[in-house]
Amino acid sequence: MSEKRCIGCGALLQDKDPEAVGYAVSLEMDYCQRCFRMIHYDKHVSAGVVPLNDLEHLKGTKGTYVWIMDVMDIETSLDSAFVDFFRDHYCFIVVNKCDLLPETVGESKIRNFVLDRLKKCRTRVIDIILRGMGSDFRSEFRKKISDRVSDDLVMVGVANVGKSTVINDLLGKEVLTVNRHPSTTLQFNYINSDYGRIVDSVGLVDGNSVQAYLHDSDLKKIVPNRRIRPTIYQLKDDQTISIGGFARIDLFDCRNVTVVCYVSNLCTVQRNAQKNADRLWNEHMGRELRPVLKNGGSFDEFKKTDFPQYATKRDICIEGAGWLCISGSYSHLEVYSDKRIKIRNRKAMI
Ligand SMILES: Nc1nc2c(ncn2[C@@H]2O[C@H](COP(=O)(O)OP(=O)(O)OP(=O)(O)O)[C@@H](O)[C@H]2O)c(=O)[nH]1
Ligand SMILES: [Mg+2]
Repeated sequence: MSEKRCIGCGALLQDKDPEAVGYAVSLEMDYCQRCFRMIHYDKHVSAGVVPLNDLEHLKGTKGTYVWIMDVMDIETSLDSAFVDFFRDHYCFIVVNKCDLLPETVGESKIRNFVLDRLKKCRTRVIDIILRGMGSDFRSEFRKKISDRVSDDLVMVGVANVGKSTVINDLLGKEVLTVNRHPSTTLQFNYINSDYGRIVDSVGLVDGNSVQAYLHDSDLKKIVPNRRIRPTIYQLKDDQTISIGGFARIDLFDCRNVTVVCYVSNLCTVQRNAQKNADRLWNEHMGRELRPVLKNGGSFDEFKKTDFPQYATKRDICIEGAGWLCISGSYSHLEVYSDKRIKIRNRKAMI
């Protein structure tokens, strides 16, 4: 086998087996066929590799770590094996995809929220940079990170947070393969740059994200590629909010409740009176209520998660799909979703 690696995903190139990872028609190529198709035809091809779910591979990697998080899904990063890892290792943080947040959201709000959460996790964070908001990312990155290190910059994080995108941005050109499907990068990928050597890495997959269970066309509706316009509902009495055909939030005894939905605008969000919710869900699921999960069961098979009322504003986070910010007075709320999808509840971010 050659020692040459695909520039896009880091896989060792081979010209023997078209079905195996790293296949290229000729070893003269810089990209494997899978990357070529993703880059030029936006056609996702599963690599058929087992998703990475631990950090064994990082143990032998030396360098300065940059832990990249998706602002739309901070909770997944903060609930991952990286938290333990970064209790023992120093890191910089890049909070990515901030361009998706409404323009009215201030930089300091997001920064303080993430810093507060990281402090509670007792991780060793040197500094934090927001990407896609206000300040110029490249110059801030250079000022804060690259001038302070002399070794490799190792970019790590959960799958799909935008590690390869961030590196392309630093390089000023599209070198690495980027795709809305998780697990695009397959191996450590070493790139020489003005910042020194940058290492792209394989994303960690936890299997609890909506994104892992959608058809390709539906993934486009859930992974937002433009700024989110939050939808806002004022609720009275017993009400239901449906998120696509994969999650439903029932709120009881609402008095002046406001729900702000931070989910992709291509995903349907519907509000109904609670008494009609079951009937409407069954009638609308997969039609008005879209997208639905691949192999997703019926509503009766959904798992229920109960939350009590909180005195302060709370976010209900649906892994891989965003969150709903809830304020006002209600007696309790119930969230229904497929048992594979993780539902979390946190102090409001915005
Ligand atoms: N709006 C927005 N989308 C982004 C940003 N960064 C990445 N994306 C999108 O997020 C998806 C994943 O990006 P990648 O760069 O492939 O993510 P990754 O972390 O390298 O993913 P893996 O290699 O699968 O672990 C793609 O659809 C990107 O276009 C960003 O800053 N803003
Ligand atoms: Mg990648």
